[in-house]
Amino acid sequence: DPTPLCGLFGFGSGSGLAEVTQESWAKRKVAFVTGITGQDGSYLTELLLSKGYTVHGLIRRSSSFNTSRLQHLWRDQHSKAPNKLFLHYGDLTDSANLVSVIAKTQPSEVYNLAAQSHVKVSFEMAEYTGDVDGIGTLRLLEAIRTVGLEKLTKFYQASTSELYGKVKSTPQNEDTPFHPRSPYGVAKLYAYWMTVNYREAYGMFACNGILFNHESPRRGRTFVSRKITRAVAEIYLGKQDCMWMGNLDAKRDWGHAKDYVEGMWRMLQHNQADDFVLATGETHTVRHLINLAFSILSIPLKWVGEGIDEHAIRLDTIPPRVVVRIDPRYFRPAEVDLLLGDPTKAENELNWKRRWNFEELVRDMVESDVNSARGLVEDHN
Ligand code: NDP
Ligand code: GDR
Repeated sequence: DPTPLCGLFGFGSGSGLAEVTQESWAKRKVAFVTGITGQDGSYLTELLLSKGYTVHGLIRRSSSFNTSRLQHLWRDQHSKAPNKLFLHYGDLTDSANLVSVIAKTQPSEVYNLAAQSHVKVSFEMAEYTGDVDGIGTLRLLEAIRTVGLEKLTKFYQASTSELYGKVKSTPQNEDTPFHPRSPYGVAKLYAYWMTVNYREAYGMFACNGILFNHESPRRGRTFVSRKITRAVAEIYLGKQDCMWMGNLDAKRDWGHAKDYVEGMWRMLQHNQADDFVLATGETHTVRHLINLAFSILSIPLKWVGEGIDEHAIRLDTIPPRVVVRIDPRYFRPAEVDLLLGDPTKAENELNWKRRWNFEELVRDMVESDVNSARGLVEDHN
């Protein structure tokens, strides 16, 4: 059925736009990405530009430079060269701004990747995390509806394996019950259900991608994988002695961000809106990740001690040196002990297949961090 465009911005029937269908709207290939300056935002933007999309991104005003992950994609707006990437100031806490940017950009696809995404920080900034990650998602969904695009524009919500929290069964799939363990997880649970609710209440093409941990050389430096690979690179080059870590027993299902942004896009190209898990189907401890990162640089480790006295010693120096120690400051008030995802539904219905395995991921990150520690490449985050 033709879907009339109506709402605040005045595309009522008779405007000539009344015959627009979701199919013809999708052909415009205009994406709006919140969180575009983050790890996933930068890879997704690369993917969308390579597929011929025009990409509009939401960026926050900051006193420091926050677009370094996009630098290689950016063209000066005054240059004559064709430009398909546009950035708009805004924030998920500012409803009027979201309505105005959606009205101005008229996207065919919206990817909501913006979030206060650090689980440990969410315990210290619980209200703010709820406002951005939970209510912020509602504000964006409402902005799409206010502009009258809810039957045309497809919506992707960055949901997370943190929803499973205290896991009820393993491996986790789309039917596993949720039990979040942090203000971040609880805020994302609200956003998850809001996305489902807008699908059911307004017929919106709204999908949750329940993504397990995914990393890359562009991962923020305070997440465990990047903290480890940077520290290993610095220790290797003699620029740092030791890294201080939290819970080494936590198990995560770690994949490569490049594979996961492909899955996000596939969800919005599917013939119906649905929720999908993206994961590798493998789990590893933090300790294993540390061992692997050191072994890539041929540094043999020996673990000694227990609890907060546990530490790792590198054996290739005389005398052997302590390179990993425990600092309780990095423990969380409530921990997610084990995550292991089952991506069968995405593999079968979206034909999604990851290309990177765990060792290739860690190698990519270690090599990139060694190159940036040597000053051979710029570190973009
Ligand atoms: P990052 O932390 O790298 O990026 C977060 C992005 O959100 C940044 O662009 C940040 O802007 C922006 N942002 C933060 N607060 C606001 C706000 N109030 N208004 C507007 N923008 C804001 O996250 P990732 O790229 O790793 O993750 C992308 C999304 O996927 C997040 O929602 C995350 O919670 C979720 N997720 C991530 C997983 C992962 O393993 N990476 C797994 C599952 C879900 P700025 O650069 O200015 O700080
Ligand atoms: P996570 O990622 O909480 O799973 O959330 P993070 O890398 O922060 O932690 C993974 C596990 O490592 C343990 N850990 C440490 N973590 C950090 N950050 N620093 C340390 O020093 C450290 N030592 C041990 C943690 O306790 C935890 O168990 C990420 C984010 O990207 C979320 O936004 C996303 O939703 C989930 O992944 C899926």
